[in-house]
Amino acid sequence: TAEVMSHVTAHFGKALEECREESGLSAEVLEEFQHFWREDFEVVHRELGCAIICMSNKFSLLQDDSRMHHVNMHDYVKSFPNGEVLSEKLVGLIHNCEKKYDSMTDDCDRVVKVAACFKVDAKGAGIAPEVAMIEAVMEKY
Ligand code: BOM
Repeated sequence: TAEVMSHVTAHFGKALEECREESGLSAEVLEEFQHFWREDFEVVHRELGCAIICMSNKFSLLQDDSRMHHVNMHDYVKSFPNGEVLSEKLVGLIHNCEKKYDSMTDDCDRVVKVAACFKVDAKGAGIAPEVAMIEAVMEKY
């Protein structure tokens, strides 16, 4: 659900500042991670892909090939309140997007395509959070 997704985004987003330097993602492109879900934010910058890889690695959510680690992602999402209602859906949506871009060899370029696909499909599935929902739970993490 969107409510659970707001918790996951709030927690995941806390890793952004640790990853800014190495990813090269400027505040002009993305100031706060929760803006990822804004209607007018375009998920297109290679540096965002690099940042998502770096952030995911802080929580061991990727395999060595920078594809999702299914078990760890499942466990990560389940660790949030009501997480078990979202985890399978989220893993399924991300994996479906990974399959579409599997031939891309640059990890940062590929992951930003996967993230853009995930944003579209999460909206379609009704699990995309409103930015206000994320802001309401930020202080918990
Ligand atoms: O193949 C690479 C897999 C990368 C998975 C991350 C895609 C989604 C990142 C953008 C949105 C994040 C919101 C919440 C955290 C989900 C882990």
